[in-house]
Amino acid sequence: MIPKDHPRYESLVLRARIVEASKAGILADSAMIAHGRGEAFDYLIGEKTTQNAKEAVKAAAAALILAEHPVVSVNGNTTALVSEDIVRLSNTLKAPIEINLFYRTPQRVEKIEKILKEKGAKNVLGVENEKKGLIKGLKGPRANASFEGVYKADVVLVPLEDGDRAEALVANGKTVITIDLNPLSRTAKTSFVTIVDNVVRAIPLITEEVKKLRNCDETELRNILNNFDNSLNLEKSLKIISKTYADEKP
Ligand code: PTJ
Repeated sequence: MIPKDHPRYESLVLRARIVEASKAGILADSAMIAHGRGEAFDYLIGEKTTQNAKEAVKAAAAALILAEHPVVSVNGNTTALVSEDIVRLSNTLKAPIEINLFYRTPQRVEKIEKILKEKGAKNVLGVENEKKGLIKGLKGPRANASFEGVYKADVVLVPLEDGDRAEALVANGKTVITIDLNPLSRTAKTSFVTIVDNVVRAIPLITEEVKKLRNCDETELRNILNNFDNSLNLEKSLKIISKTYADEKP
């Protein structure tokens, strides 16, 4: 039991979720390393949603509302940390969730599908024995995408995606939205919209923003997207990180 008054309570709660999910066989072997890297960047941005992340959330929501076939992709880490909020977002958008694992095993897919369905997911794709389409530019099982999901999608939300796949999705004509605490990652630089924030804070914010914006007219939504500059937004995150260093007292 983590005491609520512990100065690092939130961070410890997330660690506990990761440890539990690892024991349950949901995570990849290297998931804790990925989480640790995320933690380090989160520390540097101040463990809160920055103003520029809020701008990215708004652009992400606009793109998802404008999409004809939006898809929300999940992996082991996002399932462990924010499965309920992922399901809420998918239901709000009426968009399928696709299980998309870097280290794919049928056992992990089955466990993740079960969790998502228990949390109320209506349409879970990326499971075994399903019609798949090939994402050009990738080799092996990573090239497979659900025919009704990412393969057909125009806009894909892919939190914690790896650089090769993000690049391939963009090359295959998808509008890629990612959530990545590392503003220097290839995924962050390749995506159309990168939300530099923790998935646990970003996913509920996207849902809120979708609810706020969904009655806006198309021109307004397109203006939000046209006014968003991902490179500039990433630079703002880097500035926040260097300011955190500069302000630090020895
Ligand atoms: O479940 P699988 O098999 O698909 O595997 C998932 C992981 C995450 C293990 C796999 O995709 C991987 O190895 O990812 P990377 O290349 O380590 O990249 C993970 C990125 O996510 C890093 O840039 C981290 O900074 C970032 N990250 C980690 N935790 C969070 C995060 N970003 C947002 N929120 C987090 N909680």
